Amino acid sequence: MGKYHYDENIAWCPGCGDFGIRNALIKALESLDLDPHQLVITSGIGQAAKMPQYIQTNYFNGLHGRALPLAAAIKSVNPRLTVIAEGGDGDMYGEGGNHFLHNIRRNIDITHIVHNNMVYGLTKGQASPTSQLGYKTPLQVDGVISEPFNPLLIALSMGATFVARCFSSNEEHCAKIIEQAILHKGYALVDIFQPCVSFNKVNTFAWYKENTYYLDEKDPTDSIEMAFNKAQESSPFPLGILYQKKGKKTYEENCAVYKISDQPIITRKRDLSAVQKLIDHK
Ligand SMILES: Cc1ncc(C[n+]2csc(CCOP(=O)(O)OP(=O)(O)O)c2C)c(N)n1
Ligand code: SF4
Repeated sequence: MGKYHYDENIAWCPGCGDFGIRNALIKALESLDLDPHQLVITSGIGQAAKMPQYIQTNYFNGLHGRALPLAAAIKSVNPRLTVIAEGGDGDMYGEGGNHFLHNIRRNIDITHIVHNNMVYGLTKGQASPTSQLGYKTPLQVDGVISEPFNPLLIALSMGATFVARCFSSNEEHCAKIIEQAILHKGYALVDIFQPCVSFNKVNTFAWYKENTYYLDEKDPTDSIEMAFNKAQESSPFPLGILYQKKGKKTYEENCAVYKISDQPIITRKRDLSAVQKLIDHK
């Protein structure tokens, strides 16, 4: 048993792809030898968003779609912490879609893990932003008529410097990618295909296996043109790091408060009389 294990009351269905992501995340954290006290996981609402409750560490479980602003706030007040935001495709790209855009733009130094099962699992199978065209649900009875959201392409076009995708069944590969995402300085997206065995009977383990392929690790990851091309591929979808570029300044590095000192603002002595002056100002 490692230091991150917490095996009680796991409410995921047997066989859910979320288990593979949890194993991979724990593997990555243990191989980085991170102290659980130095880690915070934030999440919103959904099956995927229950993840931090099943890991022995600090976490903040917030409102639907709000994992990213929580992560951004935590990282801003204490840049020494490792911060991971975790949730489903509905939570992160639907309800939290606006935050997705603005976190990338700000380049907050966090890892963003999205469990992409192309469905709303917790609310029993409605279409999510990544559901494929024509996919039928009890609500979308004639099939989905909207184009699927392409998170990788959007992340690249917003200037993200780490963009990757993996498949929950390959825990070793997921763990390696999560590890590199955590080590990356700046916003890092890891979109993980994760079959929902109860409500998505189309995009199953077999479907993901048949509709994905692994990128050649020798291919350059710093070519934005190649990354854009790869991000547009579907059936098969590429798995691996599509793009990584080092050296872009993070939000924290650009903040005036951290130009004076790298002391986390949460630990600084505050002069409350300055706040009182503002309150009293007419
Ligand atoms: C503002 C708001 N809208 C809708 C809901 C209902 N709701 C809860 S979870 C969920 C879908 C979760 O789907 P996803 O994020 O893809 O995660 P999964 O359960 O598939 O892991 C919805 C619509 C809510 N709790 N709050
Ligand atoms: S409903 Fe789907 S996503 Fe939720 S735990 Fe069950 S299999 Fe996993």
